[in-house]
Amino acid sequence: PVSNNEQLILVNQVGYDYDASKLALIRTEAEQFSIKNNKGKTLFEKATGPKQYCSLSGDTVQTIDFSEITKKGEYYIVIKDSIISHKIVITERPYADLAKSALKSFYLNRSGMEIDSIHGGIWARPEGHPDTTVYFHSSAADKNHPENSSISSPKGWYDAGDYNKYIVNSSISTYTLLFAYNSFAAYFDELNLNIPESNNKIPDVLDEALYNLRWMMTMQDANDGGVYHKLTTKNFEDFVMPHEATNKRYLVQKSTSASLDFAATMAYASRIFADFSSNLPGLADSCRIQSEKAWNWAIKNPNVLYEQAPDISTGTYGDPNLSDEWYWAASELYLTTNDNAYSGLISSIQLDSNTPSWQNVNSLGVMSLLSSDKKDDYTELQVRFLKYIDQLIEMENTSPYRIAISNYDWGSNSEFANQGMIKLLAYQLTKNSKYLNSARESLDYLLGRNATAYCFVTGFGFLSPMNIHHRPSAADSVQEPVPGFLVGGPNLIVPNDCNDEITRSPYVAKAYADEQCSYSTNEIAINWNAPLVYLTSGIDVFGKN
Ligand code: 9MR
Repeated sequence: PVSNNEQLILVNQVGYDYDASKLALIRTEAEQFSIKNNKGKTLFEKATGPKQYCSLSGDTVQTIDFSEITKKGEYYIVIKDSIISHKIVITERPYADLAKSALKSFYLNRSGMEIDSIHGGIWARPEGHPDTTVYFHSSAADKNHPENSSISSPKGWYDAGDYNKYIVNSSISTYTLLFAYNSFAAYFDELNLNIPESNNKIPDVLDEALYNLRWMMTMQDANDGGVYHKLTTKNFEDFVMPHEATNKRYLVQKSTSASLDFAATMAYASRIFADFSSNLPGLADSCRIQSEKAWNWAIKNPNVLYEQAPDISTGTYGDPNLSDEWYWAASELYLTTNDNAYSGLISSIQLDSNTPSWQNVNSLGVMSLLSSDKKDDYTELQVRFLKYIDQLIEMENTSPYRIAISNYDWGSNSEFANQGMIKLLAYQLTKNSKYLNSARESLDYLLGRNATAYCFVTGFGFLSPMNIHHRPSAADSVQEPVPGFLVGGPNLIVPNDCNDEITRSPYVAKAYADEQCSYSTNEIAINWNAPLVYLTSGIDVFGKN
């Protein structure tokens, strides 16, 4: 549904906020562009920006600024009279549906429950993976839990397009949703997601996070506080529906990274759920106690890295460098307990500011500290945090595609989503609109203003992923993929993930394939969607003001 000519003009395919700045990019050379309304009337002509060559994509691009259009409606960008963009929507709250759908995708990726048609619509499916009998793998066995004994470890979200549940990645994802609630509580108090818990007294975003948190709580060894790294089959399941994927599931070894990420997330959850104690009695205390136990295990076992056993081949989330995990856990425990032992540790760990990811979690601690009632003790930290974001913005302003990325990694799209999230936090801390505008540009990239011309969220945009590497989307009989998911996006880490059948562009910014086999570019994952929820909800909040 999108012509080659239309792909020469890259726009935010979901739309633009009527009262915000509006930028598009063209990759056909032109001195001028004009804007037409949907009655064919030319509204104005204007000069394009300077031509810039982008070596990551091989494109020569120019910026088009049509911010002067503030009237809601449908418009077209026209170049050289013959090249016409796809329809552009300018409206109020253009991302409200997207924000909701991005969050709803977590419900649609729940394990251990039926997705009924009242809440799941055409994506309804039977229950899969009850996980009431999960076996101790030899790497997890000890005197209390002999190999092949079992426990119950139900609920939680599937990590991604696979059916396993990994503590490291669950932690950052759950934290990010809780942080979204903390940042935009009034917004989420009003949001009805149409999930089974919608009529209880807890905001839906917290109900959703709690569904995963309850699973996480089962992943701790009550005897010593250590946290098992993941709950997994030995190998990835075939592309079948959840209830048909019935291979045995295992708990594998405990790790320091899982224990620290767990400690951080539980400590944060304890603060968030403290406000809901009349509806969730005891939860905040349980979270804090479990957090402290995990921390104490990590203190005694400071460097137990995850090492994949030879008979297991699923995701590793392995990380040799744990200083950022210590930083994050210490930050959350400090804010939860006020114990100065933790704050001492925070100041002893010096780490550069960075964009959060599952391997780099120190910024999550920074985010919590800077949005806490102790922020006045961390002014220096705020200066460094803002300086980092200023550098991102400077890079965007000189980059042809207006992006700040030096390295397209697996899940490159999550880099943009997480950058958008920290920019929105910078906006909340300073009220400087440059941060909000730049966050909008991160979203513009994800929604179509990028070298692939795709809007990277399923169910949205006029060129949108259809063949995601997601087992339910592949195995159900519905043509459309499960909606609201952010795909991983371009990178060249595994250029032959579809064997030789599909060749990806050698230009890294275009190395994306909307193919089910392309697990390295077209999978979806909870840690990529969570910052998308933050970014879209936040922009929806600030657009309303
Ligand atoms: O997001 C992960 C990425 O950073 C790694 O490079 C990649 C390979 O180890 O794994 C990604 O995570 C996958 C996980 O291991 C298993 N579930 C699907 C995840 C997304 O592809």
